[in-house]
Amino acid sequence: MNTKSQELFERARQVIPGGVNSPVRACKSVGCDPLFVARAKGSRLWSVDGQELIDFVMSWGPLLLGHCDPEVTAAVHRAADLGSSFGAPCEGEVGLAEAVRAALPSMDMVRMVSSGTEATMSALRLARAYTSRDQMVKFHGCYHGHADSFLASAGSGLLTLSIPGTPGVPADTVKDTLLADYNDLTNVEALFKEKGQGIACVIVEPVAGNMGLVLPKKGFLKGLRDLCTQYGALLIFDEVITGFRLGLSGAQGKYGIVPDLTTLGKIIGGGLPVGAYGGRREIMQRIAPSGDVYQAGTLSGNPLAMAAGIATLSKLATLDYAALEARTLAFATEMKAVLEGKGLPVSLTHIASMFTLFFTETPVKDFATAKTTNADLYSTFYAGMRKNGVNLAPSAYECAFTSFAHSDADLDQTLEAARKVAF
Ligand code: KE4
Repeated sequence: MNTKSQELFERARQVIPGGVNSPVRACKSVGCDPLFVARAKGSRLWSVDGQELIDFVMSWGPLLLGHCDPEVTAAVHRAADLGSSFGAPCEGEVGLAEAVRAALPSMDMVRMVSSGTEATMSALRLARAYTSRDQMVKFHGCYHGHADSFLASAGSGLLTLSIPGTPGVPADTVKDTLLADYNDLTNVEALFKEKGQGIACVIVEPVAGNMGLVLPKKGFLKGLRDLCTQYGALLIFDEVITGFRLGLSGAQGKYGIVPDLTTLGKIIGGGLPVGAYGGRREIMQRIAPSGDVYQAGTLSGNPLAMAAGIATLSKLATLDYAALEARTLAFATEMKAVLEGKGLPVSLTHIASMFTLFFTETPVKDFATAKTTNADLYSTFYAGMRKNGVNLAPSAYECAFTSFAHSDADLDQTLEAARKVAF
């Protein structure tokens, strides 16, 4: 007898590519069919078949307050009663932009868009216009959304040559995308020595969350800052994950580095579609209509999304990030011990309220070492935990997220679920 989730997935696959609206949700890499979710509240979600699960995906990062936070939900309800979209400026856009700037002073001006992808593609266009240069440096294993220029993989021969990472991206589009290894400054120095006057920007996840969690080595971010300053390139911090996750001042506050541009998403929308990019006034003023660099969006600054974002950031400002960080570290450390107790190789990376358990003995410091994780073991872990009522990311190369809604009882129950997984 098929479950309702299976029936929905079968229907979905008839009308939606792969049955999902974003590939990772299909759970292909962990060999399962996706669970269709009926509702969620706090730290938990319920499948359409009524299975209750403690959630550590949390919509891939936005829900630092937990699902269906009362204040956020009430703010969205109030906004919905006033109109869903105006196609004209509204007060919420000003409020959220001011709240972002108050937390991230490097973002002296902010433009709202509707996704992280829009934020990074716009920031890249702006950096190219502002510097009158075309080349961009990005890092293996870092993900900045699905705009063509970012979908590059290592080309033949040199690590730095790019070829399209997917069909549909013309080779010409990624010829200006230069690739380097995360945490390897010598790579980047060599690129700047060779191509420095052609490089518009370096874009980096200051804490990488898309190859699993990888932390910046001491000096890496400062080195990028110094090289960009030396060669007149812009440093773009892609803080779509880390913004308001690592603390109110994100990775730039934690590491004390001032980027020229920052991209945001996820948490600033509180679960509704919001992205943003921003930086120094002299750079941002180049964006239309104040400047000549075009960027637009029908639903940019949507009033419901702005209301969710303002409510989220307002509430986060009252909460104890350090306490959540300590609880998350203790939990992830205990989870590592449970898995090691089963004779498994485990390497843990943790920061703030996010972590990744890699099934490898190798300390993970870049994409190459992240790929030493045993994906089969992860798939077994994922499936066992889901059966035991815990929702983990359906990929070995993502992060687990806790939230202010995860109770100690939730974390204890999750550890108990892990103890029961048979490998
Ligand atoms: P979106 O276009 O998905 O809102 O944001 C793209 C993006 C940009 N920058 C960083 C650092 C990101 O992590 C993302 C998106 N993150 C993935 C998960 N790690 C989204 C999940 C998905 O693609 O379904």
